[in-house]
Amino acid sequence: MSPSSTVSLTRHLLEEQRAGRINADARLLIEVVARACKSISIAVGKGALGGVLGDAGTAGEASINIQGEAQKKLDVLSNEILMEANAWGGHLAGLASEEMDHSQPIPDVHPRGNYLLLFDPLDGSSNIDVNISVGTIFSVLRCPDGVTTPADEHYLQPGTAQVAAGYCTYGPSTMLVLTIGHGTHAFTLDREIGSFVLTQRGMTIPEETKEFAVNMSNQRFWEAPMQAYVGDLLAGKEGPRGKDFNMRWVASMVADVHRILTRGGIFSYPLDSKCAAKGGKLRLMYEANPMSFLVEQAGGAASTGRQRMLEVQPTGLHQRVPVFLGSKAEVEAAVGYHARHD
Ligand code: AHM
Ligand code: MG
Repeated sequence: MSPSSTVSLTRHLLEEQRAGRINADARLLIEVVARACKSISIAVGKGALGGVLGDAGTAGEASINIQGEAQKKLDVLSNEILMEANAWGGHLAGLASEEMDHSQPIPDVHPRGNYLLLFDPLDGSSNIDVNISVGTIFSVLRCPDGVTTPADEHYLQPGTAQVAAGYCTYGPSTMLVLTIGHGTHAFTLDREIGSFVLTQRGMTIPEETKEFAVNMSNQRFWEAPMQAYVGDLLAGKEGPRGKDFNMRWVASMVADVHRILTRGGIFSYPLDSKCAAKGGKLRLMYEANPMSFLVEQAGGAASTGRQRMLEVQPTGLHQRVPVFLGSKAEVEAAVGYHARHD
């Protein structure tokens, strides 16, 4: 790519601001998040050499987060990087993380802005120690008018209220995929220069697909509509769907969604009897909503199986939901199985 044709994240966001699609505060907030992602990318890239692999905690005692999951050292480090980078920027009123029990207002010593930032600092934790892609997912909401010290309840806004959402994938290359509600765009980190460069403007998910992503080992725990849906996918050309489907599952949502944004497909983490009591496996505020915003902005669809994801009214910061997202016609097909069985 020649320098004249290069569009950095900074230039892209400035152009969006001049077009009236984003204000200066939201633009600068995204820049701070992107900068934090660069630091996380460096830590992830060092791997064993950085002493960052393995579980967090001391003297054989695992560190457990609010989700009841053992934290990895990189989960904790990534959370600290995002917290530290965003605390003093002046664009935020508060932050909430998948790794923290409660949201945190920006401390009084720093200027406060009008936005709320939610993030999953390092998604796909089970892949950290085996050198497979992991990522950061984030979502930006407005702080409700008149609220200066936001509490958890102020974050409980449906996905349609998101101002921006994105993820950064730490794979063979580091990529930031972003939406501010005007398309979904991908930026690749130029490691020598240290800046994100626009490499795909207006990502578009093909409407039809022949590829699905689900953890098949949970099949026996699924609900009847999911059993029927995947059963028909597996029946191939001879079955009611009339085509052979392929399957991929990285077990890092960021990597699986990135593949779908790039070449289509459907991703699902459905309800199963193991996670039914919690409402699902994936988190609405940190995973499902930002990914659904990105997918819809790329022409795809996202649903719980029974409702458009972005219209779910959150009831808790760490709420979990079933997830179906990706190619529009395929998500509609999966939703159809739920409608017929209910
Ligand atoms: P995490 O945020 O603790 O990493 O958990 C979320 C991850 C997703 O990235 C991924 O889609 C899913 O959990 C994988 O689940 P499984 O281990 O059942 O394959
Ligand atoms: Mg996650």
